[in-house]
Amino acid sequence: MFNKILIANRGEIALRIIRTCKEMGIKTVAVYSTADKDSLHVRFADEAVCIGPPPSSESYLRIPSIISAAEITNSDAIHPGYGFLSENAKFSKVCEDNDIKFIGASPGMIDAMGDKASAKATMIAAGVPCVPGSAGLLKDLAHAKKTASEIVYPVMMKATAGGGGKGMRVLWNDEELEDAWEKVRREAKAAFGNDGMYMEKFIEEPRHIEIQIAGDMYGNYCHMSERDCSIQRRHQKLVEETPSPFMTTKLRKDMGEAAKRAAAAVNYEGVGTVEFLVDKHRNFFFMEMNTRIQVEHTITEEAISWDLIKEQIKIAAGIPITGKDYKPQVHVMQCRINAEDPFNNWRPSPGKIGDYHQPGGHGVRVDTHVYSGYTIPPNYDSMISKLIVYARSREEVIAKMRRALDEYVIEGIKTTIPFHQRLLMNPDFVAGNFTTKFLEEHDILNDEVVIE
Ligand code: MV4
Repeated sequence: MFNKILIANRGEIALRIIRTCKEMGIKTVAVYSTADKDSLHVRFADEAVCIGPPPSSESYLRIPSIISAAEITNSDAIHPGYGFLSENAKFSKVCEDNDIKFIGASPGMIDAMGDKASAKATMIAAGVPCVPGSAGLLKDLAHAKKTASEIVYPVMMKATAGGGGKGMRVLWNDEELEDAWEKVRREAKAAFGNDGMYMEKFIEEPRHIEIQIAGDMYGNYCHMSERDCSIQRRHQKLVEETPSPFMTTKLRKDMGEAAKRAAAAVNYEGVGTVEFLVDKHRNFFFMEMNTRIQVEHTITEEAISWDLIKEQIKIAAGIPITGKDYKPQVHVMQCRINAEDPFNNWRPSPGKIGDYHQPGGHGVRVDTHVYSGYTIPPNYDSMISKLIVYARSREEVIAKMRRALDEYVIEGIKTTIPFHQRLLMNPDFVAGNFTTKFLEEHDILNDEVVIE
């Protein structure tokens, strides 16, 4: 097992990782920018190294500074958390070259999953259902037109280097395709330095359902069921839950098996997520594979009583997994609390927190790094807390989440709490009747509250 792990991240996830390391008897090193000197991850780690000024590009993204911090503290592994360098093939490679275990995917794996067209080709070969579309990249406009006529409009043009909603366009006819062709490629070139495009049938009103998987060095794979992440705004997830209200026993089995096939096809090592689109007929299609721990890993943890950070560390240390699959034992929901003003176009709302009181009681978990008197710096992600609630039924989870949100006091800044309170009063949401279009179709913030 590792002696000392450096956590190349900040905020709630850095604290989350430190907590598990402590429980495992592993020493911890925090790295921090000058904007984070009063952060809890700095306070609770055994050691802390300042790695630069507030901008991420000069601190949390600066590979040489982080490697140096690992060297001087004699760390034998680095946990990258999510975001920042967690899916950076170069960083994974530099760790490898310096004999520091990167608790995440290998450089080859990150590259293979980062190129979406080739990831899709790999999945098709492995028998994982994918959206019908071009076999590989589009050669030219004529090829794009021919493909569109074969798969039938509406279609989606996607940048192979894109992902997470970046570099894609819905097209409804030849005319739109002709207009978009050069433009979308130029945008992709500017954003990713790669203008490779592929095309697929546009799935209307899908659900976003992802499967948590794990694989070890010995070819064992398991899945840990689904998370429904359909409640998103501009590709930012706001609420996640498990089980999905749309799930059936058969669909879970089929998606779980497909996710394991995806993991096995690339000899996946570690914990990962296979993202699927699910249409109204419960057809499911591979979208992307994430090779990092995700923000929403927490709901799976509560649903199956596993510590996924611990699993990540154990797998990286060469300990085999059982290879058994898991299904949710309770209903779990997570609301992301962001320092944003939902009533003012979701504008970031950094600043000093005044009075702070977090909810507690049975079935309530709060993952956060903030406290009364803490100042949220303007330089990073606006997510400041994850409120996770679990109970025996979805109905009880909703009642408990409403209660927990009512108890949550965060003064001095604006947060997404009022949005969540209104969402939890929406009859369609309460009925489990939602797709990724939900927040576009419902004016949650201005609707009269309709359920008592
Ligand atoms: C799609 C799609 C419809 N049809 N692909 C968005 C993020 C990226 N991972 C893929 N995305 C989509 N791909 C086809 N063929 C709709 C989306 C999509 C979406 C997916 C999941 C969650 C929210 C979304 C919001 C808009 C579009």
